[in-house]
Amino acid sequence: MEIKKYPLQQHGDSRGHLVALEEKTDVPFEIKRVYYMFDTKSGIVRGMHAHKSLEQLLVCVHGSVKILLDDGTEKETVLLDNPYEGLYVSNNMWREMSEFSEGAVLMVFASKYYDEDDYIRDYDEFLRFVGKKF
Ligand code: T46
Repeated sequence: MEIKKYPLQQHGDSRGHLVALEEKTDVPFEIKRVYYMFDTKSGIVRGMHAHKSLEQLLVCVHGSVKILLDDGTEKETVLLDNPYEGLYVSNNMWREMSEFSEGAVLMVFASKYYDEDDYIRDYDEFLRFVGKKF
């Protein structure tokens, strides 16, 4: 499985750092929605679903979090632990976010508006959707 991590340009100076993200330049799609999760409790696993068409870029702007990606054939776990790196998550990809560090903030840039119909929340249904189970 190809893991696509995007280095995000830092504009650092003596005052500190700033990262700016523009659609179709730093983020590989038009941004329709931004959301972020914070205050995630210890031991919690979020996600556990796939999307039929949504593309996203995940940036851990504070702390760290592990992201498991599963395309139905292979699984990879990626550590996000800095605010100048984005993880691209395509559609048809099962994802699970775990091991949020204390104070972790995971920001997500999404290619579409929120649509519950785009979610596949059942793993067997996901395998059928990606043609790995009949
Ligand atoms: C994803 C991973 C990385 C909204 O009302 N609007 C939104 O845009 C979102 C994302 C969520 N919600 C509501 C729906 C639920 O009642 O917020 C609640 C929590 O959402 P969910 O349980 O889907 O959150 P996660 O962390 O399991 O998954 C989220 C995204 O939903 C999902 O698209 O890829 O983060």
